[in-house]
Amino acid sequence: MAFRWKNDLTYKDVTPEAAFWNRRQVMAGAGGLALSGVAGAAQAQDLEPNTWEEITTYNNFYEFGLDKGDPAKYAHTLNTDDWHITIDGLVDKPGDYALDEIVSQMDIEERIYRFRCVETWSMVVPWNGFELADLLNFVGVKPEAKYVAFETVFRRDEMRAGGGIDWPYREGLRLDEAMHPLTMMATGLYGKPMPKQNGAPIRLVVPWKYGFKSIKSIIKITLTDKEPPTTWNMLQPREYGFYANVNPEVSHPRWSQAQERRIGGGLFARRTPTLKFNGYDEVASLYEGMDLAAKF
Ligand SMILES: Nc1nc2c(c(=O)[nH]1)N[C@H]1C(S)=C(S)[C@@H](COP(=O)(O)O)O[C@H]1N2
Ligand SMILES: [Mo]
Repeated sequence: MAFRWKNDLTYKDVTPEAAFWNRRQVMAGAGGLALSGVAGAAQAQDLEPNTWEEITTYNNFYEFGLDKGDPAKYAHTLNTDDWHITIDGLVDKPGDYALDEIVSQMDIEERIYRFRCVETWSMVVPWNGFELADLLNFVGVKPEAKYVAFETVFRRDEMRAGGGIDWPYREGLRLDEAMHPLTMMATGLYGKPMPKQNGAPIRLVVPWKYGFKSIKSIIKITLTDKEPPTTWNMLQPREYGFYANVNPEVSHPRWSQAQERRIGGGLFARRTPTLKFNGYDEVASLYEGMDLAAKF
């Protein structure tokens, strides 16, 4: 199935109410028929966004605590005024760019993406932002560049970041992944500025990878010719790989990735099969000939 990534459907077209009744009809119509038909219909409904409340109160942002509710409680202490991003390494125009200046050069659009955490929960989020490729083209990528490294701001006086993690939070992508049109820099959600708990004022969103790749509150982007160190991989290399592509066939050492649990959903606790590349089949060609179990 083709999951849309361009903005021909907005969250206003897929209200929870409409989706609820459609789902009821599908289930009634399918009767006791093939499960795959129902599963397929359920997947088609999966672009019904989670609510603002769900997206902004159930978070992972370890700089502000380990519980899912901590970022909503504590991230307000992060000062996001006058935000700059340093872009350096193998680029034609390195520099310290004001976020306002970057944003004024970019087309901001809405993208409704499925979002799958490695812990097996998932959401659907209506992001606002621009393609990372547009930013990389704006600064000019040198031909020797092969990877993009990202860093989150780290300010101990504004964060309650605990021990155990070698701050700042770091992530990275291969250059072709970074340049893929699905990869976005998000500056908002539901048409509003990005809430601090979700990674204000700007964060990465890579919808076919586990959520930990989607690094928040970015202050530095470096183009390199070597695979950069990444936070979760440094912590637990056997559990969290550099690639972290969503894949139901490759288990986490401590749990299966075959199914996922959609946050919210009211009456229906929805468990659905996990889709390879989180359903974004258009990225499969990036990994042709690669052993996805070895390069997990
Ligand atoms: N800087 C930073 N970025 C981060 C994290 C974090 O702890 N710190 N957590 C990651 C994980 S594990 C997930 S699942 C997503 C959660 O994004 P959300 O809270 O907007 O759903 O952010 C990712 N980006
Ligand atoms: Mo995650």
